[in-house]
Amino acid sequence: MKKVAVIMGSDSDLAVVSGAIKRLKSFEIPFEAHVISAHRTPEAAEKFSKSARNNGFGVIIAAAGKAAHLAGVIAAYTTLPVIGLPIKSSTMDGLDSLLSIVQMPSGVPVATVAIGGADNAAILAAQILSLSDEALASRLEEFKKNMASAVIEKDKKLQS
Ligand code: RP5
Repeated sequence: MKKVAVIMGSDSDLAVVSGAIKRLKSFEIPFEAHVISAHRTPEAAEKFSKSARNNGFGVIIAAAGKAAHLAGVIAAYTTLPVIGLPIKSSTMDGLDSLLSIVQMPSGVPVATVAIGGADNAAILAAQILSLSDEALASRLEEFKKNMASAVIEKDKKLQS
């Protein structure tokens, strides 16, 4: 199976990003996590992105806060799907990050999840990889069934 790259702009993003890592582990998806900054280590961002496909990655999750250019910069250097994860790390409640990530120019898409949406970033990455992995597709089916059962259970409790 291809690996997922989980890139964060700062180690201060890890508390949120760990939610994505946890979910990837639950789906048994191989991953690598790195701190790479679009602003503080731009050369590392370029090097990582340019070599990501040849290094066995299938999807890149890029998490950043404030003027969050990381996902866009990575997307500029690779044709792999990039999922942007906005982090709430400023006085603007993450809206600055969300807009920085989602508002990409035509030709360079970043699939953006909600502010702090680490879980969905990992699930979306899993869904992309499941296109070429039947076992992973089955685990996703199971995940959906369990989620539905949990909701039905909660509804039953409300009625009792
Ligand atoms: C962004 O700036 C990072 O992704 C982080 O969310 C934010 C603050 O970084 P630190 O100053 O905490 O390292 O680039």
